[in-house]
Amino acid sequence: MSKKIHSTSKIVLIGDARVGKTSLVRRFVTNMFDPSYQITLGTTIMKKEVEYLNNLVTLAIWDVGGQDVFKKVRSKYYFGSKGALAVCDASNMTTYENLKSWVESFIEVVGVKPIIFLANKCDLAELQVTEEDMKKIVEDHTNAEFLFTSAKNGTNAEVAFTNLVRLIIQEEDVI
Ligand code: G3D
Ligand code: MG
Repeated sequence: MSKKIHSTSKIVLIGDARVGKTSLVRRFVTNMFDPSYQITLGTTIMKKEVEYLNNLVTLAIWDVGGQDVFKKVRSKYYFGSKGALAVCDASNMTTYENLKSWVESFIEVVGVKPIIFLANKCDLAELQVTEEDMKKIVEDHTNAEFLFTSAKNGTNAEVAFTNLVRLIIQEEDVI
């Protein structure tokens, strides 16, 4: 058995307020969904180890507040990120349309990095964001994938994070 390669990666969640960023982190880190969870006012950093092939990656997951008030200081939080989860609410088209500017501001600070686009709340009956929409946004980006997720019932919540780790490691292998 080869020795595990240990590393730490900072990742950030980006996207409008109330799309479910904090809920996804909680689902992934604690496997819980707490419908009364508070809006993130500042930044929460959660850590979790993820294994991929012979890599053991400690993810430092930065969950930045989505409120407009924080626009000015947000770029500080992006600094040093190896990748991002760009989250919209699949039942709200506006949050999908806003992903573009979220990703632009992320790339402005850290350059082109792996991004997983997430259409969250896929448990809801009335979805506005389609698979075609998600394909379209992924096509416009290098090293990006998409998933439909639900922090509520757990659909693809873990996969979102582990796929991002895979993209980050694959990118580092290429360099
Ligand atoms: P944010 O961190 O992006 O601001 P939150 O979003 O995680 O705080 O979630 C915002 C609201 O959406 C919360 O509702 C939360 O319970 C709900 N939510 C998050 N993920 C899902 C999901 O996958 N499905 C459904 N149906 N709801 C979700 P409340 O009303 O509790 O504040
Ligand atoms: Mg939040």
